[in-house]
Amino acid sequence: MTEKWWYDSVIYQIYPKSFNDSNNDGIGDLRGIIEKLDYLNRLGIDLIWLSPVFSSPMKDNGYDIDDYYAIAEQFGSMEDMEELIAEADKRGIGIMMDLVINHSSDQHRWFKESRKSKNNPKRDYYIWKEPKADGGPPTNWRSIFGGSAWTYDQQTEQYYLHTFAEEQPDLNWENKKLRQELYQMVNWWLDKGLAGFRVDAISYIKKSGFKDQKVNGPDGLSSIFEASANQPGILDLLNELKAETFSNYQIVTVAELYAEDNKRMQEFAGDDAPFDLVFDFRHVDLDLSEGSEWFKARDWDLIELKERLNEIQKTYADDRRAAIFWENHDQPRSLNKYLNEAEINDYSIKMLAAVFMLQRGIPFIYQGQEIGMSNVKFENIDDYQDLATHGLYQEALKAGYDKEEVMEVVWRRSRDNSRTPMQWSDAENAGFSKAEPWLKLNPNYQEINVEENLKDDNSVFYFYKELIKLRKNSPYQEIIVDGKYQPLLESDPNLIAYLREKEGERLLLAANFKNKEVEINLDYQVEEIILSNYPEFDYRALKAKMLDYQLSPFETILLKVK
Ligand code: TEU
Ligand code: CA
Repeated sequence: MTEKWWYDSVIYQIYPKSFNDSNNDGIGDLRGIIEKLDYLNRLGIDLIWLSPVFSSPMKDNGYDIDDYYAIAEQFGSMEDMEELIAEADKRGIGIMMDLVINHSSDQHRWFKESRKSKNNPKRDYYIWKEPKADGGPPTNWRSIFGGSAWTYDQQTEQYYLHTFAEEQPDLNWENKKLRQELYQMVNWWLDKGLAGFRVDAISYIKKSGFKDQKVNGPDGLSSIFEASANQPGILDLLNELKAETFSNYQIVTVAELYAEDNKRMQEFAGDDAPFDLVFDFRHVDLDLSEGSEWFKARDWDLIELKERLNEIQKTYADDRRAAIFWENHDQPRSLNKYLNEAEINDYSIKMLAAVFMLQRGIPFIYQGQEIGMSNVKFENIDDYQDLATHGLYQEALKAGYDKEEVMEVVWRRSRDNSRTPMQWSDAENAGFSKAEPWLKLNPNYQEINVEENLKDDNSVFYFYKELIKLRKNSPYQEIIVDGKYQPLLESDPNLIAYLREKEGERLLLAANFKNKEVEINLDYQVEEIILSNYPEFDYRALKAKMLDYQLSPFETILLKVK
């Protein structure tokens, strides 16, 4: 695989609405991001993945675009966007935008045209179908946000398809003219100097027919994935997208894909594949059940988590790279997913950071992860803003859960867990805004905030900074960025351990995933202790000895071994 400029990149995801509000309207914005570029530069990241800032009615906070050539007023102006690209570039930071082209907003002029009449020139830019004989939706597919994936349009007496919310009608990728309009838009943005794109929900652009699938829940609907995720023929469309756009620029692309088996995932990422990287969700959704009650808690253990992490590493080994992440704007906070709430502390947060950041692949740090932000717990469902959370709430009530049980589900899985305003300080509204934020804060901002982290040399922030430095500017950078990944102790219920190896040099990461002392015995001789989340410990006794050691609760060490 040819060397790529982004191989040693560390990428930071910003959810603009929640990052920093520069004009005190309670909503994060582009100028707010410009104000924080020096903070991000201090962390040491190379690229910013910006969740969508295009013009949008904001039903799904920007993942419903009504004008691909304009910036949402609440986020700022096109000049602000151009200034962000320029100011970031001055600091050696590239901007990746979020390309949402599986669907548009129902307020896009294309859709307004399309729904006017059956013979409108733009009709075929979307997916319209006749009702079934009984007048119902054309198929029994469930939208990812709950309920039918079809909405009836009185004016032309047909249904239109929406994989997500009804305000997000699916674009019809079978229509060549539509595709050409999308490619033209992508190139227009790339000519503004973007470093690349994260490509939203791209698994769903190819539908293989419109037939009912097997019902898999009490709502009598079926999962839309069976008929419209990674379907045969999708690669032709994605390779056309790449040929018409990405391949003509020195950029990096990462696709959000519905994860399947390794071979299928390899078809999407790599030199001769449509994308450079793919987000593979097999490790972040292990706490979800299947079917329409996907939100039901699913038990998992460390061995399963390691299996999934190792599957992902195996999939993208050698000539590809994994996009590695713990969190994003759709996921609850990783601290609450992988740790018991009572065990979230400095040691366990740093343990998760090291396990994540020292894998092979391109790390994506989600805003707030670098200071240990965690899930929120609003007592009232009306305090949640996310339309998927409200869809989930309705689904769970319909499935017979009572309100208390449903709130447990919301607290565990709502996407608003990762969308509470960024916690800059213990000042009013956590320094995010001088106005009432659009979404309530996590009350723990008094203790968990950037200012506190920057004051404490042993903070989570500086631990992430150290991990980034190891990848970017250390004697071990080559091994961490490019070295082979080899799991160890796969069947151990308490420990995560893996080797990183290149040209005979070996690093060993050993992490105690539990809040108790655990023995580690491995036939490697310790040469150097590179990093630990117990700065107070003296490791000299470990040097030149075989690794036979008792790890303290959540103790994590990175060693040079032979
Ligand atoms: O998410 C696509 C996707 O598959 C989501 O259904 C995700 O799995 C779900 O939100 C988890 O609860 C992308 C964006 O990341 C998401 O924010 C958007 O809502 C969605 O597409 C529609 O654009
Ligand atoms: Ca604002």
